[in-house]
Amino acid sequence: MAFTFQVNTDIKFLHDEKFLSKAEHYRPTIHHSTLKPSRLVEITHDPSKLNGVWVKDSAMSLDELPKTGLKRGDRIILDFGQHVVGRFSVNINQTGSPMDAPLYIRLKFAEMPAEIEAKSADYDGWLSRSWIQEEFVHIDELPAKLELPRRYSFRYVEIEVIDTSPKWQAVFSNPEAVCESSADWSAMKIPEIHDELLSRIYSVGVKTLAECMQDVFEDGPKRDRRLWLGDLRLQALANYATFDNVELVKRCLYLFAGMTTEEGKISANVFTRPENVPDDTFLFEYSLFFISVLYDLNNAHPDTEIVRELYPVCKRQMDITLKMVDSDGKLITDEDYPVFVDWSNGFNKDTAGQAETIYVLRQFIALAEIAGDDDIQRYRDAMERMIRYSREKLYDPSRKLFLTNGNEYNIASQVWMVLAHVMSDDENREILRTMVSELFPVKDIATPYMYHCIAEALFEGGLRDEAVKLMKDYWGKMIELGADTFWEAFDPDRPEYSPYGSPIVNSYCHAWSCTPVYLIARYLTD
Ligand code: RAM
Repeated sequence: MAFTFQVNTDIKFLHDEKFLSKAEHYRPTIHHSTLKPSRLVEITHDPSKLNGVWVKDSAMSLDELPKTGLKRGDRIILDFGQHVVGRFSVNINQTGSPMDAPLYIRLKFAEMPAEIEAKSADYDGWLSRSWIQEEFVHIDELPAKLELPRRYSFRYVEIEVIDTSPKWQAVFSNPEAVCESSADWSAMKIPEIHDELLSRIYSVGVKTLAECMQDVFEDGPKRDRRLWLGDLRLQALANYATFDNVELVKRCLYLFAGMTTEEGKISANVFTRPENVPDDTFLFEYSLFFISVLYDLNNAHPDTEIVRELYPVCKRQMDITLKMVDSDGKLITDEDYPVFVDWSNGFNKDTAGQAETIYVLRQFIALAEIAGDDDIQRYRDAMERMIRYSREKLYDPSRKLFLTNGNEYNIASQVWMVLAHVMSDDENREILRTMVSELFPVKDIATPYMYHCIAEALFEGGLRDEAVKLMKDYWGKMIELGADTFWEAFDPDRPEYSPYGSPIVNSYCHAWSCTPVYLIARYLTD
């Protein structure tokens, strides 16, 4: 685990009302649509699916549901046929003798069948068990319409009758979901994709993105249901290639800009309900990626005004970052401000962090040019020093690989150095070829976030076939295992792995995994 809970309650945050009112101005319309389940299913075991758990048609059909009395221990599983983010309701009545005891039921919402199978009582992970989408409800009087107040992220709803009484049974009818998303499908740009698997990967990616487009770009509608900067960078790129909701990106930028620390450090994530609150969690490159999001926005939709307006926020963050770089151009990493790169802690991240800084510095300088900053030379010199240090001290010409921590050659260092264009295009290609032959297959990386970076570096360096193979092997494998939307965490060698200790709190619809739509649009369509 590369991530521990940070508690920084002594940090003072600014609330810039000018920026926050702009964030409010760009608050999106949430579109609603009603969806009924398509069938009733039951759990079955299938080793080819995630955790060996899958579903099959239940003996009872949906039409029979309103005519069937359910008693203690009976359970049904509704299948909505697709991933849903929204509210659930169901009508409940009773049959038999008068209702001489309350109805007591349990409802569980699951994105994947594996979540239904995992017993909540067994959960012993480090994330709050309150993320488990399960409710225990008493109902004193029937008939009633049960309308659950929470928004859930699911395809399946399990309803178990914990108890009625021996004298009567519960009858369920008209279950439905009111789906919520700020994605406007009519604005969707669909590219022509001739490869069947890539086309499926694209569709699942778009669905993933749409489900995460809510009041902000959420990281995952099941969990954490909030705006993370690292996720936002990738979502925004995928969004320009699809729904192209520019206003939602602007809203998110203003939220981060409006709630930096007093010195100007940008939080890794913010909450927006019931009010705007920055989290006291900081990740080194997530702070920097504010600059990338602005840069990418201006690339997709040139907008000098917003660049000039938000440039001072970028500059404060860049100055904080450059204080961590020594006079030789070496980034001195800090455990209290960790370089994330991936959930895994099994590799050293110093060189990747150095490269990420160069990657963002390059974008920052482009923004400084637009903003007309007189200080620009200072940043050009800083980038120059960091590049020189990387080439002279971190690159090993005999191996044609970048080193980290003195003697470690890992994939993350190569990937980020290529993305930062520290070496020439020819050298980059050579580095990537060496990486593919000496460091592949990818091992112990469990996030689509990191896989995205690897695929993008391969495309950037001209290794198109290897990039496509990686995409098909990785995102294609999730589809094979049953994904309707792409997952937050997935290690193809250990599909059952969860960074949190149980699949029950994993998010199976996660923003940072939607990026094939961007990669396909950018590198594989004309
Ligand atoms: C998790 C979430 C989020 C990610 C952070 C670092 O809490 O999955 O999406 O950005 O980790």
